[in-house]
Amino acid sequence: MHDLQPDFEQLRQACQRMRKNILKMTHRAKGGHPGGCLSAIDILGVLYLEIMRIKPDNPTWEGRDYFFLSKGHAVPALYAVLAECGYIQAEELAAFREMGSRLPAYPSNEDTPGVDMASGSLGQGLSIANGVALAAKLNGTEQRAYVMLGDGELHEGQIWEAMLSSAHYKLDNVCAIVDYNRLQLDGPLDEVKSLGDLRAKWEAFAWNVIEIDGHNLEEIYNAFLAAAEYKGKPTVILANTIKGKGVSFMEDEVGWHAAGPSDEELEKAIEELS
Ligand SMILES: Cc1ncc(C[n+]2csc(CCOP(=O)(O)OP(=O)(O)O)c2C)c(N)n1
Ligand SMILES: [Mg+2]
Repeated sequence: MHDLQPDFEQLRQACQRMRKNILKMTHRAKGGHPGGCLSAIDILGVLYLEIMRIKPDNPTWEGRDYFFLSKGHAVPALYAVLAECGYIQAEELAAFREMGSRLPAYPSNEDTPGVDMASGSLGQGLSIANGVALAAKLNGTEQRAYVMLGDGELHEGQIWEAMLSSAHYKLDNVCAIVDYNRLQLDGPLDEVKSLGDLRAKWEAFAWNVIEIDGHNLEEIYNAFLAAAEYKGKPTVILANTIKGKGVSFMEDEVGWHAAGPSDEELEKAIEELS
């Protein structure tokens, strides 16, 4: 964790830059999942640029904090933030989804520097976060494990099993973030399968719950600091977000779950973000 208060204007600019890169990647590849990338990117930006103890020039540094993108379809957001931090060069983003490139369609720890878990099949990230967090406790290190879950992803039963484990082992070095954009693959959560009172459910599973606006950089930053200070229970940040955030015609539109923008749509989106 960095000692100085962040420059939020600089962070905002970095997030806009990453939004543009997400759109360029999904445009060029004619596919990918821009909606869920744009809802997650402000959180990833704060986490990677201000919170996590990492060494981008030494991605497998043993003392690192861990991040797992359990909603692996949002991998362009992860590539954008890895480029922003310097794990990879920004020029390499053009290789997204190219055969044989280091930037495949879903996260791969074997291919991409800075990626610690293969994902894309939803539901697994919290289990892995628990594993590294428990190892850190046993080793007596201060390392933390962050995991981003989609709200639709919470339909996976494995997550609820893992929630029990995090609480049972008192893994206060686990911080889950729910990208609470209220949309699943093909419709609103409330139509596909309602999550009901989500805060009450996490609390009933003995988690510390923090609820924020997932696009307010200052709120995101303060939530991560509060999570790190909270002892005895794991913390979940319920981040209220907007799928497609930042691009008018993508916001809250389920059709942008999995679709690359056309030439004209890209141009309009980039203009809006400039
Ligand atoms: C095990 C599994 N089942 C189904 C899918 C197909 N799938 C991909 S994304 C998605 C919707 C996920 O919704 P959410 O977690 O809310 O994602 P976001 O809104 O953040 O994009 C589904 C069902 C999958 N990847 N893995
Ligand atoms: Mg969602």
